[in-house]
Amino acid sequence: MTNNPKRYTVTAALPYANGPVHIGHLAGVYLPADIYVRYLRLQNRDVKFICGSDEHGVPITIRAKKEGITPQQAVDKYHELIKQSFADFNISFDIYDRTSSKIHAETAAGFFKKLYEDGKFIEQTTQQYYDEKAQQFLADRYIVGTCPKCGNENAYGDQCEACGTSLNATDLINPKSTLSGAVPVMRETKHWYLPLNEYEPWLREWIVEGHKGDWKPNVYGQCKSWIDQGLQPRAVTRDLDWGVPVPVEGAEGKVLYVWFDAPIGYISATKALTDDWEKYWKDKDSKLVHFIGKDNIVFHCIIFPSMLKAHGDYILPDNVPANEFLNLEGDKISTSRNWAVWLHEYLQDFKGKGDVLRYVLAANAPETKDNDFTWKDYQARNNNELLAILGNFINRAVVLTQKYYEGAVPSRGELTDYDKTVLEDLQGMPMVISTYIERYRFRDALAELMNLARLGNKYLADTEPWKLIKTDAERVKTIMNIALQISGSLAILMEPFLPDSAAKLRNMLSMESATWAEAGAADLLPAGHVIGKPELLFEKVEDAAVEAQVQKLLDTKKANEAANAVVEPAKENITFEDFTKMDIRIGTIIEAEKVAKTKKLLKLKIDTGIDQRTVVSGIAEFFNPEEIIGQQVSILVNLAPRDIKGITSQGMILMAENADGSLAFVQPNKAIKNGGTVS
Ligand code: B3M
Ligand code: ZN
Repeated sequence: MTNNPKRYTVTAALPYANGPVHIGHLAGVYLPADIYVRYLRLQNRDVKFICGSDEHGVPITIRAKKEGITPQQAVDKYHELIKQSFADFNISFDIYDRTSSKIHAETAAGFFKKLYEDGKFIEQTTQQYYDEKAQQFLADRYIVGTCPKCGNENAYGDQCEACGTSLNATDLINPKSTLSGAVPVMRETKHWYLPLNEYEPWLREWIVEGHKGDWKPNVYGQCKSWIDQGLQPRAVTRDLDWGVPVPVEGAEGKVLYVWFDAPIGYISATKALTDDWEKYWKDKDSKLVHFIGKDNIVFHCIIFPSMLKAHGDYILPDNVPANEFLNLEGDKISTSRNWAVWLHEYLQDFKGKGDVLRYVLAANAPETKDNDFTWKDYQARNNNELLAILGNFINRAVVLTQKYYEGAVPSRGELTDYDKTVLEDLQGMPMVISTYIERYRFRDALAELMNLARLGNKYLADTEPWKLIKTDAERVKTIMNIALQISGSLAILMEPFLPDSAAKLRNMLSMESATWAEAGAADLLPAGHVIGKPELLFEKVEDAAVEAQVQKLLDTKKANEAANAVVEPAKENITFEDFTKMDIRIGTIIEAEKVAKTKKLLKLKIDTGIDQRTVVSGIAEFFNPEEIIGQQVSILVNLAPRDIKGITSQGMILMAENADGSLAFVQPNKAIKNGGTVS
């Protein structure tokens, strides 16, 4: 593909509508795609940015079952939530559609029908895994087992997420139903297969020969290794009741495999967007780019292209810039363990700071290897980069212009060598940044953008206009003019990365929206142009804000540990006589205070009905002394007295311990007269 296609079709993987989206989604797929598209739009290129919810497949039905709702209710709920999160982070899709739409069902069914009629499928009746308990065939995530390639014990029936390999359920070692835990039996069923083996020579030529060097090494390497190992026919239908019905006779009760219909979702969403959709999918002067995560590579590079090739009318992806994964505080992001920063929650805690997260995730994007998100890094990047470099530079430029010239851009006088170098660097910057963006190297592009802000900052620090104003006011005009040209270019060049802040800055500089081609110009803001009032672009992120986030994660970790905690095995049997030796009574706490110089101990006075006695109890971490007075407890009254921190403790309060170590009283469920026995 030339570097000058007529138009761009940019897709971002359709997230399953089975849960909210988190920072891993944003960093891996949607943010890089959005940066790319915003950049193309600033170049006045013709681009359509396509996405939507993936609403079919086992991930949806599993979620619905877990929540006790129907699959339709589940996708309705999560589609809205996901769509809103993307909008809140300014992910600028031209359409965010959904695969449960009518247009999609028709498009996907039509696609299947064409391949069917053209004889592109193999129809095969084979033995497939069946769960007798659940009375269901076990496709995809309904079955797990050991991956024959890498040994991962939790590989799904269609893919191992650990090594990325696509699998058939019958490849799994020790398969197990995720519906009932049962070991499945074999049962006959008919399905349609796409014979990927027949596409192997073509895939080799197209990818292995054709995209060496221009596809990212992680993407290219995976594809090459699969092709080298040999491809197998792949079933594109399933025995399920949620999905697009297979549109041929004799296929009752069968639906399209979700990975057959979902990528067609890109096409149906484009159809829903514009009557001109065919240009974006069928004209070879259109450049198709799929942004995805690394677990989706096989589907976008091998299976979907083979489908498109089999169909015959469609263009193929020019590039598939898949990212690696983002971890969170050193641990794999996981929905089931709630180990994530959810986008909708982030915006509740950090109102108006969508750009900050965009910045941190782009600066630390997992482009070439898995990366780690930490709250410490978040804070440091905000405070030391956005605020101290970009924000500080802009603020100085705007404040000084207001102060010295009432906001009117001063004209430049004679230029020093330093001025000339700075203007040259400024002029070269748009090209440097766009070269990185066109190569899908968004981190490098962002680093260069920040270098431009650094250049501006350094220029002002070196020339010190705030001192010079007293001795050489003419020179200051030149300096401020140059600082303002840099500011104007920043407003354009930062838009793909930081759209909210860019809009704010344009507003501050009273700039009309400008194109990429105008950035870098020495007279972007002509002398005499009047700028607006200064506003702060970024705010400091305080320690308390990130500490609260870290605490939230620690709480999650604790809750997970508690949920997974193993219950202690039962002790050895005792006789009834052994038990009756213990004299347990109900008593009431009548006094409570902390034992001085200890963390855990409370000194309690208990009315046991027999007497009023002192008991020292290690419960101070869980109870406030004032709040427990008056509560009834169970107390072992015939335990031999013990000296604890110089206090004689007469007996022991019975406590129940939770998995996380927290304690609760063992209390009667209605009031009992003090001294009542427990047996
Ligand atoms: N829904 C997988 C995922 O969310 C899948 C992507 C479809 S893209 C056509 O990881
Ligand atoms: Zn594997």
